[in-house]
Amino acid sequence: MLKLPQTSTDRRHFIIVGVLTVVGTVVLGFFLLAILPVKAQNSVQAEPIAWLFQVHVWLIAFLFSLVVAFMLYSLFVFRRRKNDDSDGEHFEGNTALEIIWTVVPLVLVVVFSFIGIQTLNDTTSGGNEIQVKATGLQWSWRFDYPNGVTSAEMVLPVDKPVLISLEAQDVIHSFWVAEWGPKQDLVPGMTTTLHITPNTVGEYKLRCTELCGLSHWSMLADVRVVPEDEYTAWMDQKLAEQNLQTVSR
Ligand SMILES: [Cu+2]
Repeated sequence: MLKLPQTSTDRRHFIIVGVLTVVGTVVLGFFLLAILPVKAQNSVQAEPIAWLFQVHVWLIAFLFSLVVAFMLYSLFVFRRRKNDDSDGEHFEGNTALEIIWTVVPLVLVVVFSFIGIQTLNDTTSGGNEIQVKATGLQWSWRFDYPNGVTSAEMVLPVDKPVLISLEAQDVIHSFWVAEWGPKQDLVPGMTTTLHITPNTVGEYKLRCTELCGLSHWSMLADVRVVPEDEYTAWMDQKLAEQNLQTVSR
């Protein structure tokens, strides 16, 4: 039976490894957050995703540090000394330790599944939304608005919830504006949806993120998030252009 720390030397080992684990967690956690794109970005939906990602990063940093600190410390402190040919102490298990490392991960997984459901719910629901239909085809995008306006670029007003219905004309594509966070597949024969509330004015790129053939790499579209008056003006201009085309035909 493995002894839990009893003597003061045993306790010292655990305290040192505990401190190393905490230091490792902090250093690795901040390092990963600095190099990974985990900040909330340019949509309301990006915020819960970024938060969940950051919680994961801290958990990953802790678990990595816990394992590595115990391993490296043991390798170094309990290494074989010169002329020591004796066998290591025999032990057959530790019930308390086994219960801990079964129950703690179980609780973590259950808690994370609830946070995951909540995040999925936050990022895939909405109401009172502007509707846009986005069609993906080899290898371009088309956007149709309910008033009949059709465009090769997607223009949206800032801070307004949008429901994008996605349809594929040929093969599977995937809709992703990296700065917004969520991504959704387009599947021929069905309509999928993406709820998004862009909250930062700017110019973005929509990319197809499902390998869909030879020119998949060039399947891009311009996306502009603009103040509401600019959106209305763009819409009016588009409508006027399209009506003119209809008249001249
Ligand atoms: Cu594609």
